[in-house]
Amino acid sequence: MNAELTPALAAGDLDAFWMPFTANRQFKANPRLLTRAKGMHYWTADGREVLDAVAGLWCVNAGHGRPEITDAVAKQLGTMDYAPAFQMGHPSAFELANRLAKLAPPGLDRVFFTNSGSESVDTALKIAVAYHRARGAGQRFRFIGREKGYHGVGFGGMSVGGMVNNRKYFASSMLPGVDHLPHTLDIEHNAFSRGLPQWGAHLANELERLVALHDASTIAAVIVEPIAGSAGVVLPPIGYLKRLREICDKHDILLIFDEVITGFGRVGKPFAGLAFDVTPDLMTTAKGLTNGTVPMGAVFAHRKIYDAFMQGPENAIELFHGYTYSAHPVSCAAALATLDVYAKEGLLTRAASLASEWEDAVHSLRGLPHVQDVRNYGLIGAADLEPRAGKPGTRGFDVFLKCFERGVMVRVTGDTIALSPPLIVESKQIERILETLGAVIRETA
Ligand code: PXG
Repeated sequence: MNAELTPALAAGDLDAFWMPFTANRQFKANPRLLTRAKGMHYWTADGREVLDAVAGLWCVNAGHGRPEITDAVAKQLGTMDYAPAFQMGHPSAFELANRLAKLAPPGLDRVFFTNSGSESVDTALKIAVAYHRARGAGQRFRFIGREKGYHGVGFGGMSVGGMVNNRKYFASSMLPGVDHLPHTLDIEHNAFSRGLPQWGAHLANELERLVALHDASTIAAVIVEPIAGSAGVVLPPIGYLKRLREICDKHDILLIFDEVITGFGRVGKPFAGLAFDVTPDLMTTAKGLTNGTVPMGAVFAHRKIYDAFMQGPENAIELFHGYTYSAHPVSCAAALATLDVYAKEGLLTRAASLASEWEDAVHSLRGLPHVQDVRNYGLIGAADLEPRAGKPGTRGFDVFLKCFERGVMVRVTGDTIALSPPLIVESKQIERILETLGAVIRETA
């Protein structure tokens, strides 16, 4: 272990911070500390340059250290550090909501601000239930999530989520009445698909089965990620999301798209709902909203949902929900500046123009040892490695570590390597990412 990690930090100083979603003991025995970031790169505490192939954690879509955003944040802090969020307002919150509404899928022009993806999800679930109640259908309390889904770590989000480790430790504390659709990852039919898989639209019909089981009158909403990220990139088969939309419409069930990862340009359009031409009733976002600079999330609601709440006496609070930091002025300033950067550089559609180059690059991993599947869409890529017998996850983690040592940061979940570079990525950097990953996979037994 290094005697001294940074000028301010000795090795023993790592104990107090209980790190999230991290093997704390393993990390603290051999820490990976990042101290600086600019453009497509991080720098480690010992001065090594690392190419960022995951946009931080799927959030730094315009690349690191954008002066436009930094300046806007500094200026806002100097002008008004905080403003109360309840029964008071500040202009940039309204400006931001208006700007976001213009980018959103048709009709989703009402925006509720949160501070993270998890809060966005729990907010959307609460809005869904309260919406039905406002329309006299208070018995609609069930949510339908999906296996392999990730919707953050709140009690609502973990309940509708479908990743076993995020659920089993908390199994006693799940929301009641939640059921799950089957996931759509099928390597037997779809291995090495380029873009959306052909096979599997019929998996959406499982929703009809759940409706038949529970009765539509008890179901408030279906929540899915258009493309699942955390579980290792699970793509929707062609026609699948449209079918979900049709079944929801037929039964008056709300459809929630969790676009925390797919939002803000990752799939070549501002949102996946636009890319796939399927409009949800509610859409959850965070991450790319502020380019990862300061925490912020946003829930987009269809106007019909907002309008359903706008009844009763005018002095009545319509939705008993919100956060101290909803529409925080600093977050709003960061988000507005981020949207300017996205617009000026065409970043919300840049992934579409890079998609075929990216697809070819990612599929260069096909045929390498242990590679069982390769998937891609927009500027998202993933490769499944065959798990080592009796030691799942170790091969993936070794690949992640070796890539990091060679100056490329990828993301690992289990034995799946996920890629999602900042949307400013250049061809040379795409080559470098896949060359490094390919070489490491070749050398990893
Ligand atoms: N929904 C989705 C679809 C997400 O991907 C969240 C909600 C929760 O967001 P917050 O801001 O509360 O973390 C996420 C978060 C990974 C990875 O490795 C993905 C996320 C977070 C951390 C790691 O894939 N997504």
